[in-house]
Amino acid sequence: MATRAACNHLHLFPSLVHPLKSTLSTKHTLFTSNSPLYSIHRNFSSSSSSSKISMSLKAGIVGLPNVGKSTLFNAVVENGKAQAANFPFCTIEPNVGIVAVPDHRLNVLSELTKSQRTVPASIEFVDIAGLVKGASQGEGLGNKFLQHIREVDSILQVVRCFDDNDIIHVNGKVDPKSDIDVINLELVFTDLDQIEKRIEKLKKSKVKDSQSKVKEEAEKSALEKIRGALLDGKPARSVTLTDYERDAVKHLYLLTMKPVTYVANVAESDLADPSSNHYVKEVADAASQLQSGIVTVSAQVEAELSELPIEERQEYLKSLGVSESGLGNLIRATYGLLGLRTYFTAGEKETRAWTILAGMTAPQAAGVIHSDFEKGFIRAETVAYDDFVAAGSLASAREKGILRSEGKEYIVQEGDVMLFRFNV
Ligand SMILES: Nc1nc2c(ncn2[C@@H]2O[C@H](COP(=O)(O)OP(=O)(O)O)[C@@H](O)[C@H]2O)c(=O)[nH]1
Ligand SMILES: [Mg+2]
Repeated sequence: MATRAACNHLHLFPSLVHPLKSTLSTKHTLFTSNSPLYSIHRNFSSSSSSSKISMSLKAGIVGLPNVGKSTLFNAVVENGKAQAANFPFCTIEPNVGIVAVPDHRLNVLSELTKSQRTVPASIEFVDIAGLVKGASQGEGLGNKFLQHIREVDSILQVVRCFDDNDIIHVNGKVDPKSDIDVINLELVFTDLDQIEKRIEKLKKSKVKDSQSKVKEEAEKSALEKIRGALLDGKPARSVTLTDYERDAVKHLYLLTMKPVTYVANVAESDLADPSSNHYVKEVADAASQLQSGIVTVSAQVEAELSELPIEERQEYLKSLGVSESGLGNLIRATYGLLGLRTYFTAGEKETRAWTILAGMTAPQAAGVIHSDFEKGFIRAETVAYDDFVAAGSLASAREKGILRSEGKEYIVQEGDVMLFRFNV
């Protein structure tokens, strides 16, 4: 049995280092929620035995018409293209784009290692148009819209916090609280509808074996709890469930179970001090009541930034009294919202950020690169990011004795630089 380092293995099978490419080549199956591939790739449950996760999670941008969704989407995609020339960015469909998760640590590691290539972690953004009041009853694009939301891993709701008389607000005035309520209620109605149907179906169920019965009981009790919350206008994610109950309702892909970040879209004059904008305060209050996060951006400014040459961007930001673009925050918040963590591999060929779930063990983390790494896992050599930087290289970290050898039980920590040893 040969023991080899993961990097060598990658060298032997170059196609393995392009999971993004393989994601793209399977896009047709990936984008339909009822295909078997979809459920494999979209398995983000930490309690699940499978450690396979999609390389780029999917975040859906929703909101009422004219709040700045498309402006923000375009800025995110354009900016992504400019930030990392080596990354195979793409707009898969006019409203779907893949962008890198900005991470300064990656560039530091890549320079220290003199890597030929640097590959960041990525997120897929989807601009989901068509939500209006009554969507759950089929208004606007109605059901089609809601189906698109069902397929995403997290929701970004853009809320208009800028005044502009030239841009019509569907309800006649800028009113963040009302905008949030409208969308929240449409999602709540949709989930309620689905839950009522499911409860009726379970009542008629005739399963005999005790294991299935236990599972159905867990589902029923979860559905009753969630139904109660929805009737109060609260999202499913606000309900306390046992792990077993949570697992039992996972197959329903409830819309209000998905994590939400509110994106307060402010005027450029408010960017330097967003908390002074009373609309932002309304969004922040609603967000905390709905167990959600908030990020402030100016979609307009981001759109303008993405059209400027990179060297002029900093100057423009400075003129607005801010130090960095809001997109980095937005992307990082979206990433963090799902309990995702990053570890790195660093070698001459490539330095790369890998996405894992919080709590994953070393073999599971290795499995994100390739399932053979998980099956044949022997041990991992690992060093924390800061220690790696202080040492300057993996070899020097080894000499200094700070490169640790970790076994199967090791829980991978945020920022670990890892080298896997495995059998094939
Ligand atoms: N003043 C101002 N206008 C914006 C801002 N964001 C978007 N807009 C404008 O609002 C209009 C609607 O934006 P769009 O992104 O198409 O909205 P969507 O319907 O939510 O996709 C466009 O004319 C944008 O230029 C902003 O931050 N400030
Ligand atoms: Mg739009």
